[in-house]
Amino acid sequence: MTHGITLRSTDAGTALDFAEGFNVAGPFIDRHVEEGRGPKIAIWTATEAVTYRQLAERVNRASNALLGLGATPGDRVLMIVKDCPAFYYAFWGAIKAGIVPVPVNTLLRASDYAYMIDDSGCRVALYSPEYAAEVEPALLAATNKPLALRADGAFADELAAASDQLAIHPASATADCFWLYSSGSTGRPKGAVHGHRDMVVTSQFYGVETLGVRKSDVCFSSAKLFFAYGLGNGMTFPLWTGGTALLDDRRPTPDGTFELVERFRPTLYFGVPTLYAALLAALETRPADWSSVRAGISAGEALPGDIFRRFHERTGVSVLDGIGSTEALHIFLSNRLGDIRLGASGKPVHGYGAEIRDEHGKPVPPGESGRLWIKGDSTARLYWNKPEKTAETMVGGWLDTGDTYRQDAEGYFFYDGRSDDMLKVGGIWCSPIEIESCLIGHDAVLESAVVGHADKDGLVKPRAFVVVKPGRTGDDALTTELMTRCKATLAPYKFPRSIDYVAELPKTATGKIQRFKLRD
Ligand code: 3UK
Repeated sequence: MTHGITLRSTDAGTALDFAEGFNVAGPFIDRHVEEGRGPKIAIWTATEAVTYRQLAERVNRASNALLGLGATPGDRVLMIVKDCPAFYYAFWGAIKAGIVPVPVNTLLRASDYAYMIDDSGCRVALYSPEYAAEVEPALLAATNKPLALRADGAFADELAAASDQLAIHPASATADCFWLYSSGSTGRPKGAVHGHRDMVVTSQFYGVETLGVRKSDVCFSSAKLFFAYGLGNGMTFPLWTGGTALLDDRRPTPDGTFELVERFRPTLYFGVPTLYAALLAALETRPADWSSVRAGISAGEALPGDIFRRFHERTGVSVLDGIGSTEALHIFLSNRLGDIRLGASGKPVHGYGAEIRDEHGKPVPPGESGRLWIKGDSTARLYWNKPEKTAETMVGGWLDTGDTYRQDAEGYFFYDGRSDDMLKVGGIWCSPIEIESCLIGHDAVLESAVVGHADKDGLVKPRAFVVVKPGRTGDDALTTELMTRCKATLAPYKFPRSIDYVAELPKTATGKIQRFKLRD
């Protein structure tokens, strides 16, 4: 392979070697035209098709526009941009010029953006007009004053006026390339700083070698590009293999998803468990043709086995659960087609080490729960301006995931909740996820979240919050049924002592249930 990367076969699998001066825009953008894929469609949207040649030219225009606006290598460009071709132009235009793009969640509020404008010290802030009502007050409130541009206004004009020729900026495999903000359950978001090699590592080791992504694939991700998961699914995997991405700039809904799946016939579909649950609820009243999809992928939180079974029954699609993180960039433990263990996150992706440790940092014996640490060449170098958080989380080349895991005798990894979501019930670790999976298995239940609730003796017991499916009612009769179901299938101490019916569960913008908000 050219453009500064050599794939070398070793006894342990593929190894990646990076040349001096390596800039990741070479293999992901420039390579395709040189390899004859200029006329191939790189990006589909509902209204537009962008070829690899157009992509390469527009990336050069974006580099020249950013340089022309006074950005210099190393400067940050904050991107509050919806899933659309301009996201690609700005992201890769920055990288090709040695400028560091920082795509952020588009669902945040002005105070979050003001924090990120100051924390990143960005030179340019680029935003889709849809988000102006939150971004513009943030620009006024922030101390840092970046040059602010609307993505399909001033930025589009700059692109049209800029040259489509550009010499790539020499970087290196580990030089700062882009950042992604990672939000914890507490504290301000932390900017995880990723290097030039990181997207190559995830695309090759997870995309190609675990999932089998290839040139003929059309990748469709309901998880948006600003999320590390979506960035891989909807951009770097197709760009690495010369495939095609299908972008949707709308909020993901079952109807919108079915419409695009049937019209564009993607071969890989990427969602989160909540969305698979919503798709399933919609599939009860309407059919949808999923025959083009050779695999579904799920990440972000554990996929209940019951959702896998029902989705497979309805669509014929197997959904592969895998765990990734913003800090690791993408999935590092995964199920595979032909090797699926329901309720498990699977086994390590090639190139990653995984270790389950006790509270003293020692590996636990097989079968026991502990904290999952991982190691791999796609992990963030540090958190920007957060030396203490960096020192806690990134230790000796290992990354603390903050997740509780156990490994069975055959080597499969099972998620036992966030380290801080776990419950001790009667002195025994009890996973909220396990109780939730049992509740979701009942046909009246759409979603549920289980948290610890102190009883009259101050002892923690599981308490469930349940969202019922449309047309169903959460009443005493259902409560009795659900409790009986849990008692019948789970260890006795695990049944929820109370069930509250709610209209919705608190979630992060990326769809993860915020159990901490339900604790009292
Ligand atoms: C949890 C999971 C159980 C886990 C992500 C794929 O979710 C991603 O990144 P985030 O930084 O969150 C990371 C945390 O989310 N989690 C993610 N996937 C699973 N828990 N089973 C799963 N399959 O707590 C993890 O530490 O938002 C997912 C690819 C890239 C990503 N950034």
